[in-house]
Amino acid sequence: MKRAKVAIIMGSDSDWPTLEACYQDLTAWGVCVEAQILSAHRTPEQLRAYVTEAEARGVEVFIAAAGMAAALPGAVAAYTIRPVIGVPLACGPLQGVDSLLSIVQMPPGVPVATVAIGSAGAKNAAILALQILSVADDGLKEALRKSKAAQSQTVDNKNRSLQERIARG
Ligand code: RP5
Repeated sequence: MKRAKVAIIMGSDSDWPTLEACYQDLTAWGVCVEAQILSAHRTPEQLRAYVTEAEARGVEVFIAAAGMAAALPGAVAAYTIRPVIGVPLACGPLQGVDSLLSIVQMPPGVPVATVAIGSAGAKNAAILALQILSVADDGLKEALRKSKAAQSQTVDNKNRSLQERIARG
């Protein structure tokens, strides 16, 4: 069996619809990824055991996603020296503003790389994890360069058709 390089941890099964794209993107890039439901508040012992064991097994990047009083990414960062990417999720009365502030406001010494709220953040978490892994992987570095160039090309094409439409009046 392939060794997982990225672990996605989410606070609840209600988070999976947002995180599934992150999981699929990493898989599509050929990265071995695993996903777990573990909660800082509801299953603190299981969370500690999993993060410690996953780091020992060779997981290189953790993606932690939670909504509301989102302690999960910070708790993961407390248990590992690996980079932790925090994804604030939009749920509850404050729709992610609470989770954004919980995740981004880490005390000095325990960083969590916080991305945008919701599905944009989940997608960017996958790309950021790939960029971190690419530091030690030339093939991945090259693939990321190509992907960025393709993204620019798409915008150039859209701009060209806009200019043509404007010129036609
Ligand atoms: C957080 O509380 C979870 O990450 C989830 O986003 C939110 C609500 O959880 P459920 O009540 O849907 O299980 O801990």
